[in-house]
Amino acid sequence: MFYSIINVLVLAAAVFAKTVSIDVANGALNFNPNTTTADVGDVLEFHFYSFAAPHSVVKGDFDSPCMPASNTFFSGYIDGTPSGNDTYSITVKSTDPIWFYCSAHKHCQNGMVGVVNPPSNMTIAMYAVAAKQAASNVAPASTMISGYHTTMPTTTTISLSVNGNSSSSMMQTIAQATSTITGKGAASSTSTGGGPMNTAGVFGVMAAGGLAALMV
Ligand SMILES: [Cu+2]
Repeated sequence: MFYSIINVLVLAAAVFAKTVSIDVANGALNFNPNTTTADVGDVLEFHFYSFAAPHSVVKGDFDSPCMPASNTFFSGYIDGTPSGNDTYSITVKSTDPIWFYCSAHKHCQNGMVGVVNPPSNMTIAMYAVAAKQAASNVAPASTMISGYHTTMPTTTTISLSVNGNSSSSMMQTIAQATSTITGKGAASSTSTGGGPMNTAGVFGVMAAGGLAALMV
């Protein structure tokens, strides 16, 4: 199969893309961090908290704070959760500065503003000062523009007793791997359904599974 240099570069960018997390109203009417940097291909992941909710993220211009930019993005109004797993994500398309604000009530005027990749001569403090003077706080007409809104699953902890000791995710991983191996026809069909299991048994079954795999 033929890959052009462009394809390779795109793949490389995908590999190195990172997620930049920004908290929205995590205990205060602000974005945290309110200044950060991101590379093209990175994902800005806004985590909405339920403090004084709902809130929004709107892309604005430095010169006209609290107003949508011509190439705006808009999360819509999001209620958030106590843990901030209610998220709005948008992919960074260029290294141009991204000034943004919350369009709820007078949150923009009250300092709920942020920036990604600010130029050296423009700061979030300057944007906040200008925002304070804005006559109105304007949201785009659409309910959502670009990006995607999702409620991320919360972490589920599954307890597994090993020799009567406390559970450990590593042992759970081993047990799952064992289950996979035994599923391929090893003599033992030990269930890993969450019940007590001793360590020697786990490795014994793994060894058996390994032998079975060699014999296939
Ligand atoms: Cu807000």
